[in-house]
Amino acid sequence: MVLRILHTADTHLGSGLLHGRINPHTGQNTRFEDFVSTLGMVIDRAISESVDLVLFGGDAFPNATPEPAHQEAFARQFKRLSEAQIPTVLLVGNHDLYGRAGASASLNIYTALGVPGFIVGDSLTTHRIETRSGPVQVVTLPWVHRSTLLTKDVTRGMSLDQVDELLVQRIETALEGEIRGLDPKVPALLTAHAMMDRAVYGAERHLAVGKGFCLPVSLVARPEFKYVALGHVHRHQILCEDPPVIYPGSIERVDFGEEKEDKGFMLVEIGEGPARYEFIKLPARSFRTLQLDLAESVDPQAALLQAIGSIVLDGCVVRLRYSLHTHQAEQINLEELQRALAPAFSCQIQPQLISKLAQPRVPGLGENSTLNPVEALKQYLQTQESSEEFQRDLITAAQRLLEGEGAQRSKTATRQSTEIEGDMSTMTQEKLDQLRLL
Ligand SMILES: [Mn+2]
Repeated sequence: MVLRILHTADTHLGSGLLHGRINPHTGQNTRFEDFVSTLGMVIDRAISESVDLVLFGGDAFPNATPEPAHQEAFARQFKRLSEAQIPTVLLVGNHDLYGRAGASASLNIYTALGVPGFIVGDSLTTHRIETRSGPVQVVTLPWVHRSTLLTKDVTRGMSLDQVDELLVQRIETALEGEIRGLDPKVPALLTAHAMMDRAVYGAERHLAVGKGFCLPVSLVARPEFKYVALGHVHRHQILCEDPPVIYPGSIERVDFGEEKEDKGFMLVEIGEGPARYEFIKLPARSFRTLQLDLAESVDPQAALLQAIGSIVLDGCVVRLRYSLHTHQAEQINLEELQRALAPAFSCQIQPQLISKLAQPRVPGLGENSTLNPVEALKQYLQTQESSEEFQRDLITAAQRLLEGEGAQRSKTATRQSTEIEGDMSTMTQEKLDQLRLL
């Protein structure tokens, strides 16, 4: 018997909208339409391949209260799996959780509606699923937040490190219980939404700071599982080959942090021997950054136009960044640049004045700044275009880092806060860019 599975994750419907515009024909954001169309291709493939099971590794939307249109688009696509009688496991990711421990998730609507063949993985448990090719056991491990333990007496007075350690132990014990309860005659899979300690990540690394903890790969790479289907990190990667422990990655690029990453999903075959798997690339929309240093340029406008002309822009999300001296600024004709960039799907023009680069980029953020790191971060964010919600999240995360999330200030928290102070005073262009990418 061979069991065929499609594994996808991190659909993030509703993310990255600032790179799109309203489509006058549909009233929807064009980037949202990209995400829906790419998700449609994933579902098409599941149906055309007639897979036995679909595993969705979590993070359906950017948050737990998605816009009705985003919720509807997700439902319309996944409903096709139910109609095709393909059992589907929807795992709950951090972005799907409303509030903290024990709260509901946007995906729970599917449990409430009793959609045939749909299982929502909102707790660590084992589901036995009957597929066309026979039975399979799927252990679901949704996103676990530290707060599940922080409210308990047992963590009173513990440092964040100790809480994390205890959380990993608890998960290990609970997972061990699930593993012992498995039927050895039926193939078993694990699907988990988590940051694994061997993952290489882009933008998520910063999101992770102060927001969660890592699980060791060894905890999930157990011989009892034929395949471990992960979600959370947007960059596709294989953390272990036997058994396969795999992040399929997001289906579309959420921001420029994912510019160089391939996007896709996994097709998996579970038979006698080791699982076979293949990464299927998706034609996700391309992101292109054009970066020019024009300080020495006699004709910066010509240099920019030449650079724009040298790459294929058609249909790409483009970012044009250039540095130049103040006196060169009047040589730049923005309208002409915009015309040259017109074939792009969308574009951002980001000039940087060199005379300013040498100085603190934000008033009061120099090396001798007396601001505390949170105030410094607030000042910095005021100069940014990121959403208020994101800014609030970032400030909360920073405060939690510095204050130690209700527990005593741990060694780690102190070390991290020192790093932040260091970062703030010697903030490089690269770091600023990373912050902007979040
Ligand atoms: Mn996630």
